[in-house]
Amino acid sequence: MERPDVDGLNTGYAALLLEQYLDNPGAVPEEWRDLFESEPEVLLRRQPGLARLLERAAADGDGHVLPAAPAPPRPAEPAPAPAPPETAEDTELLGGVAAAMALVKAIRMHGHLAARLDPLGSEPPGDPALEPERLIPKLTPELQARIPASLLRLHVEGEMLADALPRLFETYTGTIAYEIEHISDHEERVWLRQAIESGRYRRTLSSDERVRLLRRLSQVEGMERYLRRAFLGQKQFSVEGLDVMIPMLDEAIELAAAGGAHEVVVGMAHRGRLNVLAHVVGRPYETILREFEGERTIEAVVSTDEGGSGDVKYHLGAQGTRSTPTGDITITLVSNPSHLEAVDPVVEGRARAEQTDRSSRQGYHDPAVALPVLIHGDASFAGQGSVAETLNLQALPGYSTGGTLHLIANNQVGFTTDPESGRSTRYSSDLAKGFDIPIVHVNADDPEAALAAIRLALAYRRRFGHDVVVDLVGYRRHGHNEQDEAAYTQPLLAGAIEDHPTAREQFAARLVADGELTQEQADQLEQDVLAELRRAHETLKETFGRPEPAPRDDTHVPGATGDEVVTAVAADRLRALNEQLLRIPEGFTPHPKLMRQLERRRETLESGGIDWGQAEALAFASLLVEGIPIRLTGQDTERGTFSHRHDVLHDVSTGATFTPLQHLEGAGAAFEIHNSALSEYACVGFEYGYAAAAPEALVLWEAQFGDFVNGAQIIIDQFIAAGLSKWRESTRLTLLLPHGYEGNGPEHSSARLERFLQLAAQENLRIANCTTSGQYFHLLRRQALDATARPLVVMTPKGLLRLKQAGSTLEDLASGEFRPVLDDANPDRERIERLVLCQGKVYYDIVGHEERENGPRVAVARLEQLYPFPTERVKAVFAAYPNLREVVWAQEEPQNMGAWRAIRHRLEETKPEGVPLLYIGRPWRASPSEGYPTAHLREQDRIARAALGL
Ligand SMILES: Cc1ncc(C[n+]2csc(CCOP(=O)(O)OP(=O)(O)O)c2C)c(N)n1
Repeated sequence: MERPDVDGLNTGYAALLLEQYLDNPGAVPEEWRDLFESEPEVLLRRQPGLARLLERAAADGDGHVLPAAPAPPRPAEPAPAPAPPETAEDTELLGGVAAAMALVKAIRMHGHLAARLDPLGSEPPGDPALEPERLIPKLTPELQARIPASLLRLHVEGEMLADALPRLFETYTGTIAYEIEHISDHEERVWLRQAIESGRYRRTLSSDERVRLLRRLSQVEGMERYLRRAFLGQKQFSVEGLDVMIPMLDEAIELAAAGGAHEVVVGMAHRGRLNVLAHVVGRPYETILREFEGERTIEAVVSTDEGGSGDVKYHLGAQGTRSTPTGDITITLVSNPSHLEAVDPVVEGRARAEQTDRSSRQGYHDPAVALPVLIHGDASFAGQGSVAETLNLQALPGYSTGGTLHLIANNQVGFTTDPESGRSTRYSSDLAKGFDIPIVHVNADDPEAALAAIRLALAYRRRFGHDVVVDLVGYRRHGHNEQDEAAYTQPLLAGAIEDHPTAREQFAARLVADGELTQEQADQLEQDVLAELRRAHETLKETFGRPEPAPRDDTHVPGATGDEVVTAVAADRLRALNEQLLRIPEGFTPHPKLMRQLERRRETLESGGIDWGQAEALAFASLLVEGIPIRLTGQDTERGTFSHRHDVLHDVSTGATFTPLQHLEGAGAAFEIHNSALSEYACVGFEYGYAAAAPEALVLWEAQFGDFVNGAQIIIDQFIAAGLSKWRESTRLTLLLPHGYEGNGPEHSSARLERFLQLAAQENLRIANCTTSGQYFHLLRRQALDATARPLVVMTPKGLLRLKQAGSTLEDLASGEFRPVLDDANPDRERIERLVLCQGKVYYDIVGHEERENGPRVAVARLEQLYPFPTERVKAVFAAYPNLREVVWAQEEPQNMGAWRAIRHRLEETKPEGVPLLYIGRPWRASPSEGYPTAHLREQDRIARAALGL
């Protein structure tokens, strides 16, 4: 990069470039950008005429580069002109201004590197750009006294730079530090600078507030100490070292309530959770002590008839109500598994559901209604991918929660792993920078600064509706848990911590020194807490040995079969809905080819051939007019991966969209549909959380191909499948997973049915694979209307979406119900010696085989619901064939996959005695399918022939 020739430059041209630069730094050639940014004083000395413009840059307070836009072609070089005359004094002043600009910029950008963030006192790394001495030749004290602070748009107190500069330095390098200069939005940056430098969120606490804060810190510390002494060696994952986290949450709750929220949804891991349960959610000490005593609590999971396994005490969710000066507010601590950060998207989904009014056709989202708060570990924030996936949802229209407060409980160690081994970045929070999120670092030993950080964070959220991160830098007073010896692996740290006074002790000393209270009063606060805990413990002990309360009646929650649900919809109503779905507003022009396709739905309704897309739309429409809200998301879901849905239409000339399902006459429920981010983990987690908080809604997530759902395996295993048993939490979340062997290779064939069947027990799930669109229609309606909520996993088709034989008639939808088993339609049952039972698409491969008629003694039945296994119905099918000689399970999946291994014992139990059960399908395979279409066809043909006994 060549430096521009400053001396031989035309001032007019330079001014033009500078003007352009000020508007958009990316618009000027790189060498000029570099000159303006790195050494403006060189330019000024030679070109004093530019001084005014440069001052404007300073006045904008925006002396740093925005993300570079592609530079336009460089204008032709104008002829050089002589530089105008200059005085030595001007040059000196301008040099001073330029140096001050550089310093201000450095302080704002890099001040955090010199901040005192570590309570244990480690030296901050610093940065040469922050050393004023370096600039002193150009920015002498005399010059500092001559440059007005307003020229540089500083918001700290002080009229002249000489007064303002030290304050600016202290603001950015104290016990609280900021990373905001990476934010791409100019307005946000300017707002943040103003908020930070004006100190309006760092107000001094009143004497009462300070004493209240000390009392809170005493409760936090007292509880941890009491538990440790009373239950030696039991895991409590103490918060000590980050004690101020609890008052920070108090502050956040009060601010949320003041902003109109009726709920705060909190997600967190083990660290400090018991303290949050007691002091933030408001669980009585007694219930927590009961857990430690090994007793079951009333609030916690009780062993249910489904054999609820319960969960460890530091995973249990809880709900409480807090009163604040502006009214009561609900605090929901979301149940979570050990899997760190898995709860993040679940909290977001829950918050979104709370924020959404689903009683109108398009729904109404108000982010002020609920505040999501995520508390992260420093190791997990940097290491776990779900964090990034969740951050990426923050500004998407279908997912935004108006900003999440992220609190990193940064104890500077992850179990026994030091940060140097756990992340490649300086800060745990660095990932957030890529999402345009402001980051506030704060020293956990300065409680007043920590509260200020929360005030700033929530003011930002309220103003801009984006996520914000507070990195609370503390330490871990003990080992990872109470059974660990920290000194084995972090001996120096452990030693330093042992000598380090607690946050309460330090704050008490400060208040005593400031004359706010006496040492005795401070000690008394601590004693009060211990006395309260002792009292609670004694009261609890008195209940020991008393008979246990009878189990509650509602502990048995059977996974109802849904038989009593009416899923058929009157033909006339379906006709009317079908018409409405084809009604397009005047002046709106969808793609003509698409419209022709959709209009065919009029014919199919009357003459048969209702395909999947139509059956689904009719199921949705009928539910909406019955008042059931629907939320459907997934990758490319609006159109449908296989172009079969088209719930959202696009105007060919304007690009505007129209969603007929949002305009149904008389519908009193919202239809939400969104194409999702390219994520499975966070997106499925989000929908799980949404569905848990919106039990009245039908919430569906669709995989692009079912194969990709294993990206969300943690959500499936830990929440969807086990949530009922661990936390008594169930949802009607519905997973639509395209599944079927159609020659598209190992990653576009299998939704891993076997995994879901393996997870199915105690009626925790419903698993189905429909072979007709009518069955799908009834299944969806049943799922939405069944009084008992259970997650539903549907293996959905690809080729079958439009297969004629898989289509249904109006009569199919207007009568009947979802049938878990479909018997062969052949009435001549006497003749049948072999009954083939199968599920899904392979049915059509078998019955559609060119040599089907060569197997006249073979009947083919379909198992449409795989779990709960419809035992009685399958038995009835077997019983209908008096001359059976063999039962065959046929599947297209390999023997170690598909349904076989999970349902074999069911088939053994239900088949007639003495009749053998045979397996036909792909052999044991490490990869789900062949990679080559011809190999696939050969294998499908072999399976169909074998099933038919050919
Ligand atoms: C996904 C996942 N991987 C591994 C673990 C095991 N584990 C439990 S705590 C922990 C360290 C967490 O460190 P950090 O996030 O800094 O939180 P801290 O315990 O220090 O508060 C690990 C690795 C886990 N719980 N979840």
